[in-house]
Amino acid sequence: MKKTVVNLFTGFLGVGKTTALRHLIEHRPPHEKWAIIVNEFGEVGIDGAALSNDDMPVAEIAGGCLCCVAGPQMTATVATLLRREHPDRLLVEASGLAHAAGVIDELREKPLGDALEIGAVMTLVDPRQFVSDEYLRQPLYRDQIALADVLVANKIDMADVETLEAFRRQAGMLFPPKTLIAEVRQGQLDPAWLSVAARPQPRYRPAVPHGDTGQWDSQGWLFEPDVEFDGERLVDFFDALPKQVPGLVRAKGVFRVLDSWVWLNWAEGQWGANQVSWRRDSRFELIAPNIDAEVLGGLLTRCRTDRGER
Ligand SMILES: Nc1nc2c(ncn2[C@@H]2O[C@H](COP(=O)(O)OP(=O)(O)O)[C@@H](O)[C@H]2O)c(=O)[nH]1
Ligand SMILES: [Mg+2]
Repeated sequence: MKKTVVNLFTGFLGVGKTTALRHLIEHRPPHEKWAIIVNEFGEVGIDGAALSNDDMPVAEIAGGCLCCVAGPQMTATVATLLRREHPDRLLVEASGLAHAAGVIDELREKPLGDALEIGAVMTLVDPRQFVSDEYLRQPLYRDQIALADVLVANKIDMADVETLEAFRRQAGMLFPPKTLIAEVRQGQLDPAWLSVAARPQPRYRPAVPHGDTGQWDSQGWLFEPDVEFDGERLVDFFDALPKQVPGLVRAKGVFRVLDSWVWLNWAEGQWGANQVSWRRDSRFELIAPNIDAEVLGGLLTRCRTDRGER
C-alpha cells in the first residue's frame, strides 16, 4: 500500500507554524488528500480550532511535548487517522517546545513506521531570533534548526536588512547544508517545498532532559458556544495582557464575536487577529512564568457582550 508522507513542522513558539499550515491548506494540490495533527503545550488547544475546516481532518494532541508526555497519544492518534482517512500526506505541527527529533523517532517506529514515509522537515524561524546568540544557545532551538530540510525565515516584514543578510549568511553556512532556505511572510510556504528531498535523520539522543520547560505555566479557559465576546473589549484585553502578565510568553484564543469566530494571538510583543471557520466554543490560553488565573478569568469574563451575559 502507498505510504503516507509525513511533514513535521517545527519552530519556536509564535513563529508562525499554524499560520503556515493555514496557508498551505488553502493552496493544497486538489488531487492530494491531507490530514493535520497539531500539538500544543497547554490543555485547551487553540490551533486545532484555528485550523478547523470542512475539507480535511484535523486532530489535536494537547497537554505536553509531543515526544514525551504526548508520545503514546500521538501514536494512537496517527494510527486512527491513517486507518480512517488514508491521507496522501500528514502535516504535523509540533508545539514550539517539542523535541522535534524525538517526534520523528516516534513516527519511524513500529507500528507507524510501516505506513509512513518521513518527508521533509519544515523548520520556521524568526530571523531576529535566528541571528541572536540568546536563541542559538538553547538546545531545543538548535535541535529544530539541525533537523530542518527546509529552513524558512518567516516574519521577514519584522526584520531589518542587516538581520536578513545575517540570516542568509548564517543559514548558508549550516552543515549539513539545508535542501532549501527560504524567506516568507505570513507563513506563505510553497506547497512544492513539502516534496523536497528529506535527508535521512540520525536517531535522536536528547541533548537536554525532558521537562526542561518547567519554568513556564499554562492556563486555559473554555466558554460555551452561545457566549459572545465584544471585539473592542477583546482588543483592550490583548493590549493590556503584557502588563497584566509579567513575562508573558504566548497568548492565543478563538472567540465568538457576533456570529463569526476570530483567532487572536499574542507573540513576541505583537498581537494579531484572523477570521477562522471554527464555529464551536470560545477558548483562550496563555503561557507565562506565573499566571493569576482568578484575575485573568475575571478580565476575560468582562470581555463578553452584554448579550452573552444574559
Ligand atoms: N508580522 C508578522 N506576523 C506574523 C507573520 N506570520 C505569522 N504572524 C503572526 O504571528 C502570530 C503567531 O502565529 P502562529 O501561526 O500562531 O505561530 P505558531 O505558534 O508557530 O503556530 C500570529 O498572530 C500570526 O498572525 C509574519 O510573517 N509577520
Ligand atoms: Mg501553532
